[in-house]
Amino acid sequence: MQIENPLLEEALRAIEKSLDEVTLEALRVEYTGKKGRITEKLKKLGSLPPEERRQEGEVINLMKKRVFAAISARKEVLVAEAIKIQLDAERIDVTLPGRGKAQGGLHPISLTIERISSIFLSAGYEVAEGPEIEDEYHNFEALNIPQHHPARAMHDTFYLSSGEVLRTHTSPVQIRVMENAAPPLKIICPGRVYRCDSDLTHTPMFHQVEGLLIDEQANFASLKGTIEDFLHSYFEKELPVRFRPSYFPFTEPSAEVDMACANCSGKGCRICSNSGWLEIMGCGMVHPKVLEMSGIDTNRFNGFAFGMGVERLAMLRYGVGDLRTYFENDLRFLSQFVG
Ligand code: 2NM
Repeated sequence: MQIENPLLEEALRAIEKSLDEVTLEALRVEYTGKKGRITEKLKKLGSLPPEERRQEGEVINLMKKRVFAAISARKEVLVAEAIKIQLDAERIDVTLPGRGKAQGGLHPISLTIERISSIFLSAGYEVAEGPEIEDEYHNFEALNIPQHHPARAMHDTFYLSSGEVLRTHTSPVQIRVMENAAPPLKIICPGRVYRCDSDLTHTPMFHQVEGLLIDEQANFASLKGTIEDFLHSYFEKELPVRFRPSYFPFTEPSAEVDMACANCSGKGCRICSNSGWLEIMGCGMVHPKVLEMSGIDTNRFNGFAFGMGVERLAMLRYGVGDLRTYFENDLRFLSQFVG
């Protein structure tokens, strides 16, 4: 039935103009709710004569139906529009090329350990590893550092409540190899070591590579040759090397190894504090007491040993001056060592 009614026209126009479901619901209440403007008309029916009442009632019900139909039609349009907007926003261009994977790489400390190890591996050494939590016997006693020896204080040891320690060097690994394997031995021991010390040039954890050779011929000359060959390989330059007398409880004689500064070829610069020399490592002939405590027959065998700090060798090779950058895990620093 065709109805011409200003109230219905008004309702249909408002529904057509509405932009969201909240507005539509408000319009439903305004026109057809319990106190809605169309509903109110029903309440006035009682005052009309019977035949007009029936006709007017039909008109009002029809108006309500038209309003409901308009609301649900408008709702469908609004939902469809919302979905279209969302789909447009989420459209994926499947023809775009992929982003590619970032190239990972090894930490400069790992690269340095690998470089040092591969030089000694080609000279016939084997890599040995051991625990980072050690007993005092293997970390100190077996290395000729008894209970009240000043070298124990020097080592800034981290003590655990169990009475064990965080190893202060990788030498205890070499003690364990000597205890368990028969000479001749040629090993290097790379790994983490710990000292309770922290400032610009010290971190509480750092890395060492220590080497040990035990055979019937080992002597100071073969030790010197081994270290010179290693340094020339590592720095890819035949720079002068010098041995200065030094002291370690576990070696006798002992020496500190210096190499002419790679940066200034010995002329003196900031890197070598104008001395022309860089302190690179320590070394010596293994003390007979150390050999005997680990069951090596000192009538037949001699040993030499050496130790170096990996961070220092990495700094000299990569020209990175600040030790802390190695442990901050800043990808802008680390990604420079890829490839
Ligand atoms: C160094 C310097 C000199 C060393 C000694 C031993 C062992 F276990 F054979 F006794 N391992 N490493 C040693 C000797 C380490 O580091 C500066």
